[in-house]
Amino acid sequence: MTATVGQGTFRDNRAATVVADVMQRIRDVILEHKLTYEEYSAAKQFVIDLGVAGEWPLFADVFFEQTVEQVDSESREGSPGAIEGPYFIEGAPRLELPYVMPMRDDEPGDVLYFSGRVTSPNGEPIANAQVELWHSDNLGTYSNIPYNDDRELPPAFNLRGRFSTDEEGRYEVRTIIPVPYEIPTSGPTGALLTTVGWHAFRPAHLHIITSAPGHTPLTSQLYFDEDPYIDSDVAGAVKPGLILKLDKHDSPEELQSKNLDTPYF
Ligand code: MBD
Ligand code: FE
Repeated sequence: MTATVGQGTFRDNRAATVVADVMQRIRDVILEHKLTYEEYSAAKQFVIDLGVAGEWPLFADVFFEQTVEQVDSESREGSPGAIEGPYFIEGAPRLELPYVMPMRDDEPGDVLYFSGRVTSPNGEPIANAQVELWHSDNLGTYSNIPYNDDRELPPAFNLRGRFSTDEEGRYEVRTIIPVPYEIPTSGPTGALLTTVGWHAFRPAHLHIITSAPGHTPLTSQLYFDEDPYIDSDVAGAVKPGLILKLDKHDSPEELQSKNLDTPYF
């Protein structure tokens, strides 16, 4: 089979097929909506601005990664995955027991004890699996990420950490509960959302990657029920199996003593 694009016919390969299809679908949109020169120029300027602002990773992950993950998840077993997003950074600190995420002395936000268990798809616990966790702070800022506005950045690797599971595949870590995340409104991605009238929020989320030798790593996210954006994530990445129900307590002491009773913490 060959794919036909503008100037001619390309060799039969996957790239040619996909690229030809993308080009043709964009042409179809121009024809269907009878785009004007003015609109074409605005679109061209938009993609230029994306590059200048360094927002291509943000734009791509907000609008397209979920669909790639959906395809990828069709050939995977086990817990649901979710998009990695643009803000994962290699080299987060390895934590020592008891696990506490790197944070400032006065880190704002409610205390969260997050626990779980890493198993293989058939339910066997995986001891010594690696858990990589990262999330935004209470103002919706990720450490190590430059923003196009004048917000103050948290210290390097704030709220980013790596730790291991115990003999039963379990882990527990203390951190703070993130808040819904607003895509920076100061850049072109935010401007696009404003132009089309879509809100720029993702529900509050924890990013997680679990990995262990001999197993396919799992990249996922956890969300919280009662979140106002749980049904309208701008990145479309919420899945029912990833929504946590908080076990709420009034004081950290209460929370801590409850957890100290468990065999692990
Ligand atoms: C995020 O924090 C995120 O997880 C995604 C997918 C896109 C933008 C910001
Ligand atoms: Fe995120």
